[in-house]
Amino acid sequence: MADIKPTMDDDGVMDFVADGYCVLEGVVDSAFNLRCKDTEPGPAKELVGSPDFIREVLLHPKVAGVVRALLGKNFLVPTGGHHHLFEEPFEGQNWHSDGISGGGIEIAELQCYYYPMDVNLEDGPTIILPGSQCRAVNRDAIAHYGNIVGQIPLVVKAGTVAFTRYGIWHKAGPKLSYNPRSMVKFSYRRQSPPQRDWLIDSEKVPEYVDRPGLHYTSGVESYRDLRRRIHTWNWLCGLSEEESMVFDRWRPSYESGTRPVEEMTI
Ligand SMILES: O=C(O)CCC(=O)C(=O)O
Repeated sequence: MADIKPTMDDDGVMDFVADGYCVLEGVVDSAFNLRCKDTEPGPAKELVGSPDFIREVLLHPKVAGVVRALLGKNFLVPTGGHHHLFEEPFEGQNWHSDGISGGGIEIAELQCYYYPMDVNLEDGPTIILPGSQCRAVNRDAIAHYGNIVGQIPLVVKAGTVAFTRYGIWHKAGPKLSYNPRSMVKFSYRRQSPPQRDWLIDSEKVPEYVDRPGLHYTSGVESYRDLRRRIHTWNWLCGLSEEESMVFDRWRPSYESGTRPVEEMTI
């Protein structure tokens, strides 16, 4: 049984709740990065499912430590992935989020990007939009957006792993060079009910400490972000919906109904 120790503390988890991503720079061994060099583009079941990939990447103590903190005990380890390889210059992808992601406040899945080679700005880095993870959107609509203030190009060293909420908006950026740009994408999923069992100093659950608003949000959207962050934090700490509502001063539970109709007589 793999003994995985969580590596994040309250502060790191609160940051992740707001940003929807975190990055471990150059964490995978350079000899292993080099071995991934000749991987074909497309489905990467063989690579990601191989014992070496499991040891060097998926269950690397620092990589798995982040996953353990955010997805709890006995999380599901990916058995496949996808290799996003771009070689020729191209204009880049449109903004998108994957699958039918983007709805809930729960963190049940982490989508990860592993870069076996250095990625410079001219190589078409993945561009992510921090804080966009909970915006359920029409993909056709966001495909028209250009640069967004606050977007982050993942210009990284070989061996970097980025962890994202499944719903985060992302795209491969414009590629100007002929350097191969390689990214292996895979996802871990939660099995255990949430509880605050990452690195903690005291048993008392701290209230969510808000992070700065996002550059691209108005006041109204910032207030929605704050409420989502509070509920995601409380959910991760194992609070029930009712307990979490105590911290949501914008939507007191008496407004949305607290008495079952079958208990009432008229
Ligand atoms: O290669 C990248 O940087 C992003 C690719 C991607 O997310 C996709 O094709 O869905």
